[in-house]
Amino acid sequence: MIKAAGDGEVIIDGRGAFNLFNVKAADYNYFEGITFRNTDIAIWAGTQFIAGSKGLTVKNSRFEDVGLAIFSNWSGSSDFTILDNTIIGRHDPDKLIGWIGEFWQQFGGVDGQTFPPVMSSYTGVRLYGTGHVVAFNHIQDFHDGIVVETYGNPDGSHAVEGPQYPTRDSWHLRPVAIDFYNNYLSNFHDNAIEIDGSLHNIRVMRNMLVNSASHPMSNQPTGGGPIYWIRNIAYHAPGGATRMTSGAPGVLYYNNTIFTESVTGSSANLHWRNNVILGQNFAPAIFNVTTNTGYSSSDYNGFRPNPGAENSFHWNAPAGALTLIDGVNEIAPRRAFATLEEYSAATGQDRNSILVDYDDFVNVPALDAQDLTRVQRVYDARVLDFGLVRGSAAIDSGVHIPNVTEGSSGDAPDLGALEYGQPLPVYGPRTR
Ligand SMILES: [Ca+2]
Ligand SMILES: [Ca+2]
Repeated sequence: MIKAAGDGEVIIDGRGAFNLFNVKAADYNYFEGITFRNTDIAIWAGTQFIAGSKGLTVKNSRFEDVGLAIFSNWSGSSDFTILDNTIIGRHDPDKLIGWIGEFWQQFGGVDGQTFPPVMSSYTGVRLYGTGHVVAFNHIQDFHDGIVVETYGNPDGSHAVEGPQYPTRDSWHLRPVAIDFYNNYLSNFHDNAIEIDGSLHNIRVMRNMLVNSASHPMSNQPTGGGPIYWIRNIAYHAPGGATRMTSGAPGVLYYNNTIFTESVTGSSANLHWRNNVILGQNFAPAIFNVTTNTGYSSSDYNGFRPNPGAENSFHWNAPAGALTLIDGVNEIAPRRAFATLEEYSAATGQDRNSILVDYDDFVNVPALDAQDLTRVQRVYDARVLDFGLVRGSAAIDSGVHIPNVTEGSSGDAPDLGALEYGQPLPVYGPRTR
């Protein structure tokens, strides 16, 4: 255990050293109240296929000027507890920029910026394995915020040669039962949260996801699910809300409040309920779903179609219970609709969904991803108010979801992350 005594700040300064603490092959280490700074990897807790750590705890600490704060890509890692930390990367805190693509390329040379931007801080918390909790942290100015390592198929399986699912002797190495909740995540070249490569019971709940140049919610891809995205708020994501690739199966979006377009590239067994989705003019359509399973579903959501969009809803899915497999069958038939009514009548999806607008929220300015003079701004979510206004159509328009909407007030659950009249969640470190 390394714990501050409480009689002053404890600073461990790496003076540019590559790594401060190496806890690989050392279990149940505990850090509390420490400031770590000026190093590439502050706490190194695992290396792929070689060695790693179990039961690592890091609480109430501060990381600054680091490339990676807490890092393991060893599948045998388990039971990390990462709570109430402030983790600050090296990237420009005042300018959002993406790391790839023509859109962000045009900012190269503007105000002294380079493109692609230098990746001097990779990830705040990056881990692999089983049973981790990462909660109440404030993380900003990295390439990605909180990430489940993805280096290919889970150990014990192989995509081509098989077995397609890890054999039982590898079950303890599976990326399962991982919780990311109540974190405040801001200013990323890529993703706020990336669960890519995860298998089962990944719960991403009540996070504030603000200023992600690419997608704040990445599933690239999932390995079966369920992956739960519940009551997260996403604001200023000019590359869109969520990444779904390679047929990402088993992803559930419940009660999220999302202020950018949702486009799912390739998914399966995908279900949306009680979300509000308003656009940032990243793409014309507000809701564009491509899914390989006829039983993917969406209902009881609130949408704000972008003004002037020719088609605001796309639902590309096989008929009935049919399942397509990427690269094997033909892709799902393409269907696009101008209005919520036409979309729900034709597909049977979102029959109980409604239209909402920015004035349904207490204080949320609409952003424009095409406005090059403002798209690089970094917003402070703490001066905004994502709550619903009195009388909003989103109040009581949701459906009860067991273990998600208990305790909602009024006649029914509200749409979005914040039930009207109820206390705000804490995002980031709890005050002591
Ligand atoms: Ca990423
Ligand atoms: Ca309600």
